[in-house]
Amino acid sequence: MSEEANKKQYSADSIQALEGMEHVRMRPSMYIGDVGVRGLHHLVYEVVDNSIDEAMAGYCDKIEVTINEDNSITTEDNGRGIPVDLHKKEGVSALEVVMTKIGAGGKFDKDSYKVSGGLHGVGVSCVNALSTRLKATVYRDGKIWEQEYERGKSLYPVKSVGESKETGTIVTFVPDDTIFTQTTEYNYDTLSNRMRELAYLNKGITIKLTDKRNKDEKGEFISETFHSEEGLKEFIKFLDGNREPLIQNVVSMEGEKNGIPVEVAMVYNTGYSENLHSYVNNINTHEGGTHLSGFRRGLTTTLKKYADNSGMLDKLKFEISGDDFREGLTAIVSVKVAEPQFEGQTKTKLGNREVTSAVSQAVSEMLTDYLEENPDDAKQIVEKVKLAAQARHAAAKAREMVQRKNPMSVGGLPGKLSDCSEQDPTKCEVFLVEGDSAGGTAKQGRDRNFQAILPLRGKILNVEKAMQHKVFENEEIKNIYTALGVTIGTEEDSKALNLEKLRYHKVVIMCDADVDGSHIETLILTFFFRYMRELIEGGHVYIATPPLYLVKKGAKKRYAWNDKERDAINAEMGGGAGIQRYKGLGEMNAEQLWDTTMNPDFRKLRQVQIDNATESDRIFSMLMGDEVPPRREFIEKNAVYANIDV
Ligand code: 0RA
Repeated sequence: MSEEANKKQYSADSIQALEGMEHVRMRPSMYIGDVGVRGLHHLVYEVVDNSIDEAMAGYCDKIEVTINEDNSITTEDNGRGIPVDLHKKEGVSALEVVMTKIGAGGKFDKDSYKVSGGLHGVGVSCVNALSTRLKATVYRDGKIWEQEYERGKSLYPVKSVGESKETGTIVTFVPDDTIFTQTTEYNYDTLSNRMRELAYLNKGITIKLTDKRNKDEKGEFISETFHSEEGLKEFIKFLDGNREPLIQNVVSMEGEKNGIPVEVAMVYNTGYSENLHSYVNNINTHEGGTHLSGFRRGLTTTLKKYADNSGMLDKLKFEISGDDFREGLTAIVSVKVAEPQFEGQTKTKLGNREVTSAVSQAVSEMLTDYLEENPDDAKQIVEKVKLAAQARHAAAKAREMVQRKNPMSVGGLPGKLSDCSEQDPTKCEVFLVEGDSAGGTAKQGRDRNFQAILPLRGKILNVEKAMQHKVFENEEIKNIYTALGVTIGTEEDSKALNLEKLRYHKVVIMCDADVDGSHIETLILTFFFRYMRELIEGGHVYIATPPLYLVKKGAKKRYAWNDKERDAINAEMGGGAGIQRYKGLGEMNAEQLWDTTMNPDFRKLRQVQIDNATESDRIFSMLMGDEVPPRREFIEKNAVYANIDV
């Protein structure tokens, strides 16, 4: 290339780089999923993933994440440090390239594949583009290097600011509030759950999380340190710790099959649900994929062979199905794939064909050995499978009843449902209301054009503890299925939820703001989480938030949703206002309920989102044990809510 052409190429490249960063700011959702609470937290994961990569490559074993007072984030690792030498092609420090060029991302050499990587694997430059300020400090080659950026643009060339024998990288960034308009406030529990998960998925690394916004009783900053020596084996004990074990051991393996690193851990409990969690390059693959198929295949063939040989199934009159082997099973499958292909609606389904046989073989070998060495456990498992098969027959019958009832047919709707007149489901809402009396008030208060009311009697069934056929036989639950128009079974999958005929695009849970109401809310959410997860994932499930107080002075009347608001309103009114605390929905009249909780112009609906499916699973299994949860606490811990615009 001539010098002229070279120059041209260089400036073309840098323009492209600039455009890349500009593009991230213009279309942030393309890179980090969304600009809500999730996207905000994604920034942290993106930087931490780079540190995890360093750790996986064997150069780093400590990562620290700090939420600073101002909601900026600092991450620190003891890896090699981002290279600072001149990047020949770009003519600037490699650090600047990593930080300001989209796609320059992690490693320059193709040999070491990126094993971790955020959902979109976009690199730290994206975080930089979406931060008002970012500072990178690198300990490397005996020196301390520094560079700062403003909305992705470097403020000065990389400079040396001191000497040190240490190596590592420190990144501090301030999320851009003109991008993250909803909130720039970090949720400690969300980050804590992810850091714990990463520590289990990458054993040997120590990850410390500190929240400088809050202090504990001793006056120290809130902080947790995560470290796992046994990886998935410990993760599964943590996950399944709230369930009663069927066998005492964790069956686990770790190794490489056909060049693919595979890790599996599984336990059986005495419950009835199947809890499979799968990860690819540390990303939770909610939608499963080839690795999960491999797991299922390995499990089914191996257990079936063992059961057949044992003669324990001789008297069984029907075929065992794949599902029967997974009742009461909790398992984690984690694979590392060099070039993962993600498919599916939320791009969390692994598509790489070669992974199926790798995982299937790994599971077969692991299980064959285990069953041979632990005949007592093997017997327990086969007995459980047998019972599951019998229960499945009963469940199939009950499920058929739910399937057959077509909600569109005349008289198909539950008698307790007060339907709306609007026919377009996208405009319709249904309120699931605790108790008949509150149901009556809601029925009077609603806008019958688009709001339907389904009163639920008392406590709905705890699906966490019930066998499937009991769930499908339950009156309240059957009512929910028919009212929503949701059926079970699609062409591809006989157990998948069919939302095509969903009659309301907003399903609103409306319960009292007290301990009982909170418990009922939990029961309903548990049902949705276990049996209608697609409904939550589709963004259809909401929680209504009735006010806690009515503040009254003279003719002035205002509502308050918490103590702070109550006090502020009282002060605004000049103090001495009368305060009524609402103990339940029943204390409000129809008009008040409409004004505060149902009217789309004023209500505060919270959308239910599954923030971390693995952690949600654990929490639901815990909550649905014997303890009544502290009022609504679990909600704050496990779901990310957005005040949505209606
Ligand atoms: C590019 C190349 C190398 C390491 C990194 C980036 C790196 C990035 C981050 C981000 C946070 N912590 C990090 N640690 C390292 C390879 C370095 C080498 O070959 O020496």
